Amino acid sequence: MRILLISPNTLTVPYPVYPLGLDYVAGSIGAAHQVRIVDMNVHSLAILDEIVRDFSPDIIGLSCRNIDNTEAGDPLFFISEHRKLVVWLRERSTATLVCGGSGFTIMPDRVFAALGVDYGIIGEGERFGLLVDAIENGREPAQIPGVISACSSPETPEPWTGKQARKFQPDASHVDFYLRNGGMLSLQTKRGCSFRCIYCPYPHIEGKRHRLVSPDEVARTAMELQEAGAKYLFITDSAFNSDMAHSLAVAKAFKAAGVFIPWGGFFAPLRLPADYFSIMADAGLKHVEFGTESMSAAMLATYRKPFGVDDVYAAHKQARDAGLHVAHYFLLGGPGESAATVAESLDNIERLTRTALFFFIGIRIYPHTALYDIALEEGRISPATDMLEPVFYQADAINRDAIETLVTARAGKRMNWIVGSGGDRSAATVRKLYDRGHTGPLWEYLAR
Ligand code: B12
Ligand code: SF4
Repeated sequence: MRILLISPNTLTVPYPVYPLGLDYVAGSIGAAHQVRIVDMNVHSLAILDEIVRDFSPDIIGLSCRNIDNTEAGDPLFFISEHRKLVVWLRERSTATLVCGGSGFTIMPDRVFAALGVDYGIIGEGERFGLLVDAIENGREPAQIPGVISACSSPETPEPWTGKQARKFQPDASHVDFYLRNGGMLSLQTKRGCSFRCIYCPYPHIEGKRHRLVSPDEVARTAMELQEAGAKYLFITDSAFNSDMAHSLAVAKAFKAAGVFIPWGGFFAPLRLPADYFSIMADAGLKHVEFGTESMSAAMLATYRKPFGVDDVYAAHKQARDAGLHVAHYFLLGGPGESAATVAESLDNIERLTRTALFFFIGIRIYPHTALYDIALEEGRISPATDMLEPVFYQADAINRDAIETLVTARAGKRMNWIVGSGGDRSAATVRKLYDRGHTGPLWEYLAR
């Protein structure tokens, strides 16, 4: 069969991201089938039109990574654009349309209905290979765990325990695009997060337990990306150090394999072994993105973060002492937030030096999270509330605008205090720097 996989994600904030999920979907498809990947960051609609005509796919897989941009102050909603693409594809092709991805998995019923595709795969895209086989052999795909159709709406299936094979195609035109624009390719070392922060949908998307990829295999893939010309690797794990021993083993495997390009990823500012970041730096780590969320002790406890304010200082210092670029992400406006907790956070944040600080104000409520249950209990939403277009939690004591006023007043003219992801202006700066040959996430230019 002929299978076309499309990444419709053209968001350039904070920078265009490599459609990693499709490498795994492609890897699940048997060798007897022909597979092509189209990335709308690279291919225009006119090119897609030609491909649909010439390749004449039997099945089209559409990735839904982002539903929206989760920024209450500068909201973008992507499902309407994806819907237009589905209608456009239907006018040109009789292929079976299948959707999946992290955004899809968060709200499969709603995204399925909004897009009007034939099937959706909840959770990991490795089940796409089973769906292709079912269609080829005249079996009903909806019998596969997690496959949703007009007649079936299953629960999220158990995490995939079968083969996980990334099919990386170094010569593909979309790979070349990311190599020319920032040189960043992405890499996954495990799936799942074992923590339970109240607002976070990651354990629902990836699983509640860690499933580790062997460090040697991770290093082999890293070498493959490096040999293909990558100048930087982004580790896409929910939190790279949530399994400390595994992250150290991956760093060791990088060194042993000869990975010499810099890399970065998300880290939790947990209590760390004293030499943790020096070992990481020695293995090529350059950027640490801390999911810190708050610097108010009470808010960290409410969010059920697995660390306290002192741990943040210690992790920050250790990373800075190891010569790493450090950013902290904050999520203000959760249950119990008040002018006092915001002030406590801001006061404590002042003590985080030489860093970029990203403030996301207003927390999107996702189904399958404790925050969803809290919002239900507090009567802020009902089971009938449509969560597809973002609904943000509203604290009793302070509203979003008031928090933003406090943050922007405190930030003053400081460039390293950024509300949201930086928007189009910072994306335009990143694009210019990429054009001049700079690589990586580049927020270090903001760090003060
Ligand atoms: C790493 C990451 C980032 C990094 C990416 C860095 C990089 N160089 O790649 C950074 C920090 C830049 C980032 C930015 C943003 N992110 Co982000 N990010 C993630 C994260 C943690 C992992 C994504 C990933 O690569 N996973 C690894 C790959 C292998 O998994 P995957 O893509 O999900 O694919 C698997 C399945 O989903 C499925 N699948 C994928 N495609 C398809 C297609 C088909 C047909 C099928 C059947 C299956 C399928 O199969 C794959 C293998 O199992 C997710 C949360 C999470 N844990 O999933 C959020 C997440 C995707 N991000 C999200 C958002 C909102 C954003 C931003 C908009 C935030 C912002 N305002 O800046 C930007 C958008 C960037 C952009 N240009 O698109 C949301 C999207 C949900 C939503 N509300 O819409 C998520 C889910 C986090 C959340 N809030 O829940 N992000
Ligand atoms: S916020 Fe980070 S540490 Fe907490 S559950 Fe989500 S991914 Fe895990």
